[in-house]
Amino acid sequence: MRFILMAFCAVLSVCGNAQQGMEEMWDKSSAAKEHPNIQWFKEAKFGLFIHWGLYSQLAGTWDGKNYYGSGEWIMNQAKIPVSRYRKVAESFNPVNFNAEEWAQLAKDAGIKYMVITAKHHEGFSMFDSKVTDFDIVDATPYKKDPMKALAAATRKRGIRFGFYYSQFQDWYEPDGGRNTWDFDESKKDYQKYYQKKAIPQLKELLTNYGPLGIVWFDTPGGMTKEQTQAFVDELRVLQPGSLFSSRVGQGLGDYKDFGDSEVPQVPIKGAWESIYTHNDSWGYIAHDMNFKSSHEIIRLLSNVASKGGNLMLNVGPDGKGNIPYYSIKYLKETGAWLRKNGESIYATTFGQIPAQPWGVTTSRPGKLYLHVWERPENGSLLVPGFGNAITGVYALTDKRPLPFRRQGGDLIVNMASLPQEYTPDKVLVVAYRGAPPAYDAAAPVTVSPQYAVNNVDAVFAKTSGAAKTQSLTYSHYFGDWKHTTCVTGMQSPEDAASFTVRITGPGDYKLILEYACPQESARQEGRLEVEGKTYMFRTLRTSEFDKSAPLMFIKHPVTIFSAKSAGIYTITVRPYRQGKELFKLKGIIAEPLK
Ligand code: H79
Repeated sequence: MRFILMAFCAVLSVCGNAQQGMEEMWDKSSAAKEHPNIQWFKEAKFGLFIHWGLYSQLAGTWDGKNYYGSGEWIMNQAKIPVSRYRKVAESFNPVNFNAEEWAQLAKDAGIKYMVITAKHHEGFSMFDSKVTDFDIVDATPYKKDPMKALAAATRKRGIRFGFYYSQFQDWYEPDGGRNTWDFDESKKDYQKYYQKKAIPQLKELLTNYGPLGIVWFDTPGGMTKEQTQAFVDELRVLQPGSLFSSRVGQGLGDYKDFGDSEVPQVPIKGAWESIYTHNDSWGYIAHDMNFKSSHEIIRLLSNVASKGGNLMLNVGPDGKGNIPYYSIKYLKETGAWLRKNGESIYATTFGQIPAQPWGVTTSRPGKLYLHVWERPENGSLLVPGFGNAITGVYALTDKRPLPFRRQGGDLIVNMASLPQEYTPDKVLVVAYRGAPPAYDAAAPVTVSPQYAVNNVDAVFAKTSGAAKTQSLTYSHYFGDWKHTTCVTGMQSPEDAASFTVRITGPGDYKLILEYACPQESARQEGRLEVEGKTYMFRTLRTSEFDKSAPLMFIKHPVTIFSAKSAGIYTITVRPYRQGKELFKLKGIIAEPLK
């Protein structure tokens, strides 16, 4: 399989190393040949991830204390001994679990594949396993195997079914990874764990549940590349048709998974997936109500598709087998949008036009889909650098044709005739002849007076000296990862970040720097340069960079820039003197002043 970054090598190295080195770099050489079954995955675009285990029964609370963030980590967070954790199974009785309802929800949401936790790091098997008694059939009053019914109900609806399996971390087993509170790390024999539990259980999963779409591994450890290859080869025999996720480790796997809650900011070729959870936790937490609205899900989905990947969105059912109310509600609303707009998502590839202040693009042969998140104030939508012969432009939902004109290499669509309706993503279709245009990674960032806010993000910076573009990873609670690309390393005047912008109309623009700045970096002077003019500023303190705390960004207005005419401008940011890192620059915001 090919996995080619189209631009910005700096981003690849950072994305590939996301999450504290949990993920290895994607190894192109080992993935030269694509899996023959990869096509369905590339076209699927929308998957449902389900985290369900004993942690769902605990619901984020242990011994009267509430935990926040990744609820499936509660055994680890609270350092619950195996002797007590195993008793949770005695009260786990998901009588409300209904495979048909879960699968139908996925269908209604427009989901094309489902991956559910067969065994997470806690070590509990949510399927009937002969390898252990610590499984849902042997250890709980429920006594049934929910995975049998779910696999059947899902497949019946044309949705691919797959298992998540934690192949290294297993906090229940003396030889499993990462339980340091019950077991002595130095005495662990990981090979024994693989041979006695992980491989036999994976064989059960690959044998007893029909054809699987995906086996989703996570957090590899304890195996060399050769051992990982042997592990994959041994399992492949059972289901040559199933795809293995890249989190099997060592650069292997049939498609690439980015870090948890991470979307690349530029298009990526090849098969890949971004995973997000619906609230702040993967496993159910009763007190976590921070659900993404359908509006947020739809924009996330179109954004991931615009970069060429799939979104697998997670829900966490509770210990009784109920999917949270807001997950059902917002997934169904997402499905309603997809029923009308699915053509612009499913089986598309990344859009050839980079992100604009109005939104993003996706494409199919002969069609470019404009995902209009923000309408231009004057109704005139600029699609820069689109020179193909156009056969028509229309709104996707009602096929209403829209007037358009060419201006140099640009396409300008007049969407003023479209009614003002509430929608998170109004899709317009540009039908054209000829080969698709090439994605121009060096295209200037559009700044237009038609939008309240124009973001010029760090990913588009040209850096010099010691300045570099870097993806910073941090969590708010625990394991709820955030990723923000910043320009870092600016310590002296030679270390600059330059942005090429295309200002589409004359006028005054407020230029706002968005950055994070720890105490040691605060109160240093910097320069913002545009059109031969220099504007001075002094940095404001926000927060330290700590991977287990929010990274706080300030929007610091620095100057007003008066653009005499439309055109290409360069904005450069640099330290005034040698000193500490100036700040971590998230980007520049250009705000048109009316
Ligand atoms: O299943 C979900 C997570 O539980 C799982 N991946 C998604 C899909 C995952 N497992 N591990 N990680 C994600 C990385 C977590 C690392 C950390 Fe930590 C947990 C950082 C802080 C808490 C490791 C353990 C480092 C410190 C403690």
